[in-house]
Amino acid sequence: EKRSDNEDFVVEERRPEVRQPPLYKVVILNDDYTPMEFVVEVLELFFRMDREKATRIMLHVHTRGRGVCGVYTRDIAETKVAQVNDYARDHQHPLLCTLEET
Ligand code: TYC
Repeated sequence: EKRSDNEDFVVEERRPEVRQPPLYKVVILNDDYTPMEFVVEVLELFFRMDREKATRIMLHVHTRGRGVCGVYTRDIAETKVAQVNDYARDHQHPLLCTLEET
């Protein structure tokens, strides 16, 4: 089958398909022993918060039990969780962080 010209064909452009990757919340949990200052330091170090925001989030977690540190793709969220939990353990604090689907 030979096409001599294009007149019988309509070229349809596909709408660009934008597939969003699933996102995950990194959630930090309250406990009775981790010093407030250490939590603030963790939020500054691993979530790039300034001292004001880090303090606000820490106090929220302290009073409400948990709080969202950030929302990331799966790999980044898993890395953040591991970094925080390793760092806390290295400093002998029970602070825990976990990952949650949005
Ligand atoms: N509750 C802790 C205290 O009274 C402070 C704290 C805040 C611990 C937030 C963990 O994710 C946390 N020292």
